[in-house]
Amino acid sequence: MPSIFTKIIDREIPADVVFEDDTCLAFRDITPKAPTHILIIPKREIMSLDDLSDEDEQTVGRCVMVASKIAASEGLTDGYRLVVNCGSDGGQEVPHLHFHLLGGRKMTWPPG
Ligand code: DGP
Repeated sequence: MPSIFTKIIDREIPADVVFEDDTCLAFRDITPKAPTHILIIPKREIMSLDDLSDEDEQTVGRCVMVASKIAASEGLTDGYRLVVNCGSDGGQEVPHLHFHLLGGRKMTWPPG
């Protein structure tokens, strides 16, 4: 079943989109955990890291490249964090692969 992110890709629900190409969409998280919190998602419906196949390699690579470019365009010169939650132990709530780009504050380690 399509997740809420598919509805954002299809523009059925609104989002603050910061980047789009044929492969990826990036938009601001609705409940930001940092001054900059952007989600980068593949347009392809991949549920999680556990569902990747070899043919997804370029798609995932493109998402990471896009995250890096957005970090630069957002002015995150002091660093940032790129996070993928996977499955229930990983804290994944939306079943569509997404990369959290978090920045604009000092991150702590380890994550909770
Ligand atoms: P995760 O826990 O890794 O599955 O993160 C899902 C993130 O998605 C969470 O930080 C909140 C965000 N989110 C959920 N629904 C929406 C939505 O409708 N719009 C936007 N922009 N973000 C959403």
